[in-house]
Order: sequence, then C-alpha cells, then structure tokens
Amino acid sequence: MARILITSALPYINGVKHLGNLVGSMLPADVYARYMRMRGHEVLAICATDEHGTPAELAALEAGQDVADYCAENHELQKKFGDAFGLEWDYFGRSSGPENHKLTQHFAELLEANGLIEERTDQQVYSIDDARFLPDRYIEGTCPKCGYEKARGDQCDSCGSLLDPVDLIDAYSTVSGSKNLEVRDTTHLYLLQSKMVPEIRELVKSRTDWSPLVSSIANKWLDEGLHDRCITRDLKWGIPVLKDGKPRPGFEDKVFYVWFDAPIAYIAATQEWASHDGGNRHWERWWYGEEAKDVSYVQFMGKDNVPFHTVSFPVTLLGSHEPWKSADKIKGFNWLNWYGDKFSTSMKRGVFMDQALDLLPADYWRYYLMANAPEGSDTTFTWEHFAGVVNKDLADVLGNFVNRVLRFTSSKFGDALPNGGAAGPREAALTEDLSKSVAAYAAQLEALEFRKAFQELRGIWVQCNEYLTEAAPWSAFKEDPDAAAVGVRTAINLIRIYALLAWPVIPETSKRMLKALGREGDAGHWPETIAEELQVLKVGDGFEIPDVLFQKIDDAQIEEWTVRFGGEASGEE
Ligand code: B3M
Ligand code: ZN
Repeated sequence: MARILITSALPYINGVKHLGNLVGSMLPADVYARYMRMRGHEVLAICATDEHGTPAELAALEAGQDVADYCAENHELQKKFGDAFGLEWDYFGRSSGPENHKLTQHFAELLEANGLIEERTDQQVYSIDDARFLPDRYIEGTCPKCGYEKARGDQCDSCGSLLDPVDLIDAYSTVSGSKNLEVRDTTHLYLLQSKMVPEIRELVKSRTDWSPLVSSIANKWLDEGLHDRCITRDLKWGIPVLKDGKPRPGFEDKVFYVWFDAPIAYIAATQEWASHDGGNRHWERWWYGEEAKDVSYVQFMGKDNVPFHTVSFPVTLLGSHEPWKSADKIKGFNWLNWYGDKFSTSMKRGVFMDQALDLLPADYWRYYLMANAPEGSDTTFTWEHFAGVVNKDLADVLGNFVNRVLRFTSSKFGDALPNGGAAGPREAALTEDLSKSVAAYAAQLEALEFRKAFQELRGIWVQCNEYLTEAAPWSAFKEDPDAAAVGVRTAINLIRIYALLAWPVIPETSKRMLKALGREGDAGHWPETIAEELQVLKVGDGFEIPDVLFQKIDDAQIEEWTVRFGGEASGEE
C-alpha cells in the first residue's frame, strides 16, 4: 500500500468554473484518486479555491461585495458544484485562510534569509485614468514574440511566452481600456529564480514521471533563461508582506503576488485538513521531512499552469532549504476548446459547471470529458460530438446491456439469478479476455493516460456485449434453458464488474447498478480476480430492473442547447 498525495490546480475564485477548467485539473484528479483508493492505497486529495489577486478584487467590485465576503460566498459555491460533480476531495480549502498567510510569510522569510529574495525598485505600468498600478493581467497588448494582439501582461496565450507588461506593444488597461498609461517607480520583492537554475534543472531531469507535455514546457522555460520574478503587488487583498513579524516598511499597501501564495496553499489546505480532526491528522506525513519521503505526490493542471509548478513553486520549496515534498508526477492537459475557440470565463462562452448539471447528471459529463480528455493535443467540444459519445458509449453500449439483460432475465426466469447449467468454454474465454482488458485498463489509469484508459473501459463493455450476442440466451432459451441460465448469470455478474470498473469515472451510475443487484456495499471495490468476480452473484440472488441508466440526447436537445449556449465560435476573445 502506497501513500498518494493528489492536488489539482486550484480553481480561481472569480465565479463558477467551465468544463475546460474541470477536465484540466479537478476531474482527472478525482478519477485518479478514486482509482487509487480502490486499489487500497492511502490517498489524500487536496484542492482549494485560489482567492487572491486582482481578478478577485474586481469580481467583488462588480458584484458590489466586500472582497472577503465575495470569496467566502464563491468558495461555498465552488464547493457545492464540486460535490455535485462527485469530486471527492479529502479537503477543499482556501488560499486566503490563516494557514496560508502564515506559511507564505514563512517561505518568504526563509527565501530572503537564503539570499533568494531581494527588494528592487522597478518600473511598473500605472494607469492614470484608473488611478492605480496595473497588475500584469490587467494590461493587454500585442505580444512582442508572436504578434498576438491580446497578449496579457504576464503571459501570451497564443505562443505561451511569459511576458513583462512593459514588453507589450500598444498596451492598454483592461479595467478601462485606457491607453493613458505611464511607467512609474515602485519597489517590490523579487524571487531570484536565476540563482536556482542548477537545482531546478536537476529536479526536472530527475522527474521522469512528469508527462511529456509538462517536461517539454519546463525545459523550454529553462532554456529561455529563468528570470527573477516579482512576487509582490500593489493591492490590498492578499497576504501582507512582513519583516521581522511586522508590516514591512514600504510594503504597507502591497501583498504577495497570487502565484507566489497559491501553490503554497496546497500545503496550507493540508494543514487546514489536519486541524479538523482533533489532532489525529498529520500534515507533515504528506509534505515534510523523512516521514513524507515515500509519499507519491501527483499534480494535475492545465498547460498554462505548468511553468508555475515546474519552476516557480520548486524554487520556493527548494530555496527554503527545508525538506518539503515536490511533485513526483505532474499531469498536464492541453485545452478543451469550445467550437475551436477558447472557453472563456469573462466572455461567458462555453458550458459552466452549474449549467452542465441543469442539463444532465454529472456522469454524462464526467465520462465524456475523461474519454475525450485533451491529452495529446487540444480538443474541441461540440454538442454533436458530446451527444454522439453519450448515445453510443453510455446509452447503447453500457446502458442497453444492463437493461436488456435484466429485463430478459426477469421476463423468463423471474427477478433472481436462475439455476441450471454450468460455465463452459465460452465463459472461460470471456474470463481470460476480460482479465487482460481489465489489466490494460488499470495500467492506463496508473499511467494517467485517461483517453486510453476509457477506450479500454469501452472496449470491455463491447467485449461483454459480444459475449452476450454469442451466448444469445434469448434464442437458447427454448431448446436449452440451462445454457440460457448460464448466459444470464454470467451477464448479470458482468453488470456488477462493469459497475466496479466504472466507479472512478461514473460513480453515481456505478452505485445505481450495484443497488439494482443488491450490492451497494461493493462500491469502490476493485475486481482483482475476474474468475472469482464472475461468481460473486449466485443462483437465487435477486435484482431489480433500474430505470434507464442513460437517456439518449436527441436532435431537438442539440438544437436547443446550441441556441442557448451559442454553440459557435464568436471570433472574439
Ligand atoms: N488558479 C488556475 C488559473 O486560474 C490557477 C491555478 C493555481 S494552482 C496553484 O489559471
Ligand atoms: Zn505570443
């Protein structure tokens, strides 16, 4: 039994997340956590809302709320939708909590003591019309590297380059649109990442389990040369900057940069978790020193978050000279696009978690998103594609099998597994094939290859449909009721195995299937030995016929949703 620490990139606080956010971090983390728990490992799955920074301040302003209230409310909302999507976190914390304040200040103090932080007076863009310094994200302009016209001050979404706002050509304030900007002096803390290049290179080289996308982004970043990074901002909302435990002179109106404190919140959220059970939980076991050495730490995130996790956060951890755990595996995702364009929170383009659940239960989305996860490249959501996958994989291949088998058994034999006959060569062949495919499915989940994993799962459903077609209990029933009895007993046991295998991805459906078989208690159990698992339900064991597991999506719905959600690229950002 291993100990596995799982974190997913922290959803930003400014409103409900879209399906692209979900598939790029929280959902695969949940699937992996469920799978690893099934295999008997000790899992700790941690997430939190990422609550600092200008977008939070501005979202609160727009909502007419105090920023602390806004964050508290939106944290609860995100927790609620996460729960509704079946995200089984051990803890869903907050980056604005007292633990993160303390820990962030602790890291800053150590980094400064170790010569990795210094004050620099620098020039920053000040918006005269907005009467404020503009944080990176609130300046846009043309990317000096690729010419993309809507590059943000910190990063170009088109070519991925990390930028400094002053590099942008034709910059404007996204607060007001004003180009009336000037550069003013301001003093900030800088994290001297350039001093840590050898350590970070060594780390990247040693981490053979980071996915190829992740390692290539990390190397690209290192090859371009690591720049020192400004880790404070001219803002009120955030973690105060201290010196010797008191407000740092000259930094009274500044706080730490959100990307400095957000990854630290993985640890702080674990501390929050630990504080909740009367001292029986120990966060150090997961994060710190000797006792955390054998933990396998796995991170999930979209590709835009990769540089911060492969370089910046490791600089914080290693630069502290304290024995903190850094990620053993990092799974990065490409984009899920909306009709070839980006999902966009600010443009409200795409489907958001709350809306998705208004349309259909979570499992429809969970399966679709994971089976089509943007792993090798960006992928595109369309209603037609979504409906095609749901109708075929979930309704036809899975759902139909379950209902057909149980209905037929009920009509011919009654609502229990029938007596008669004995398993023969066909069942032996099925056992052998299924054992192999289950092992392949497990191996892909283990390897964090989700598309391949769910192709395997679907392959298993197809395989068992084929078994049923060959066994054909409906035609065998008249001449050879014993053969038909063997066929349906096997098929009903297959339903149970389906349910078990599907638990990581469609847990609600898995439970419904098990409930129909009177085996709810088996949820989360892994079918280790298929020969045995095919014998668990025995002659005389009862069942119920569940309601249709998955409703097909029809053309009228596709049309309605296309109109409602504007299922076409708008061409704007
Ligand atoms: N909040 C994701 C984003 O908003 C960011 C992740 C932080 S992980 C420490 O792009
Ligand atoms: Zn660019």
